Amino acid sequence: MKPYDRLWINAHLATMDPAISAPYGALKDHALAVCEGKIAAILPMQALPAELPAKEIIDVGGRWITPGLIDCHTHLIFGGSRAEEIARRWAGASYEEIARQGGGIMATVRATRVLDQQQLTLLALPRLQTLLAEGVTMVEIKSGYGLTLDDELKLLQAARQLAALAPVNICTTLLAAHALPPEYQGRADEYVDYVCREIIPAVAERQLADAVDVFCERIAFSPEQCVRIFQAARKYSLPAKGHVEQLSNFGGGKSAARFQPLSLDHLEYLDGEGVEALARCGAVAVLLPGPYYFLRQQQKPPIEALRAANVPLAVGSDFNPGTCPICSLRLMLNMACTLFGLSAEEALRGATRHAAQALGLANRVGVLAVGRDADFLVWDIEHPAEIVCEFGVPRLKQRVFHGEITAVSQEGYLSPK
Ligand code: DI6
Ligand code: FE
Repeated sequence: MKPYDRLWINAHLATMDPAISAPYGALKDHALAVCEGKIAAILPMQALPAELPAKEIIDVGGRWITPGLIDCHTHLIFGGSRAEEIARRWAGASYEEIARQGGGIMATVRATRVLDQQQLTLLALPRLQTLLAEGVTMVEIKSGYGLTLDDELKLLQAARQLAALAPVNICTTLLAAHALPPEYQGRADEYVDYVCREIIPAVAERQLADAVDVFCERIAFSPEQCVRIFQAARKYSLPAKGHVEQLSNFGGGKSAARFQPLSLDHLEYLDGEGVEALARCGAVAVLLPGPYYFLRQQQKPPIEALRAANVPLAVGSDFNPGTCPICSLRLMLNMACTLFGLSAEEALRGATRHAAQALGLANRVGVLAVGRDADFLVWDIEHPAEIVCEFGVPRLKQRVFHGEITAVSQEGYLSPK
């Protein structure tokens, strides 16, 4: 038999695999083998032969291994800072007020349009590295701060370029329907035409996006306009995603559900009918506690109803310069528990298996199982809940991407426990 490339032994695996009934899909005292970047075997320690069939053996000494974390919703690429506007919000101005005065998303659009692709990539790289350092192995990145064909292409190309600079999978999402650019003031339908007739076809032709997203809100686009965007995306087989019911109950959830979206995101104001529509269409509900916290919102997403309807719950960071300038998925997992009432296991599932599903990649990543990408993390913890509970202390001992060890904690991996 061909030897494995690497074999991790004496591990507890939080597989997150629903086929394993224990909480976290846990398998205690197991070994995990990798071959050609894929998980090749998962075996109980007692079942290992005396002669270990691997080129390299890593004894993790009873530590935990989880799937790599997946951030399924970010706006990682942008220019400028909105700190001053945020300080005004803290002094009483509302997000919608500032948006109407040309601030908000438009302020970032101005600061992004003046930068070239290279500059945008270099600005985004430390943000990406911050996520990687806490255990993220897959990141979704949205455009949406360009709002012209060339500027949206530039953002998506910068996102693709990032994938070549760091050991991480990157999924890209076209969010040209993020805000109405000033050139189209009072002509929102014409802008939507432009997105449908020019931006979506050009992005599809260059294969620069894996999905198409919209911001369906009073300060952005109507449900009808979003439907037109999704229809155009469907012509190119680009799956739908949606920022819906974040700031008001606006009907975006129900409209988007007609397009078999991969995910519907935010959902604070989703009503009962919206929950039913979401459950029927099979989309993942992506919860974003970061902007909820940062905007000091009061209305929580209908978690109980979503659970009762068996809607898969994911958790994303929504990292962006206006409503969540906090570059930490792990803090968001903590907030999903403290603010939205998720269990620690639901939160971790929300950044692994369900996040993979929100990106249409559930058959490749998100659980530890034979045949999946060997993207996983070794943690110095007593229990997987610690990943969600404890914050700030570096418990991540090793980060593995496609079977290669890409980071080791500073004090050295495998110091005796
Ligand atoms: N909802 C959000 O929370 C972000 N985008 C969106 O559609 C906010 C983006 C920003 O304020 O720059
Ligand atoms: Fe967002």
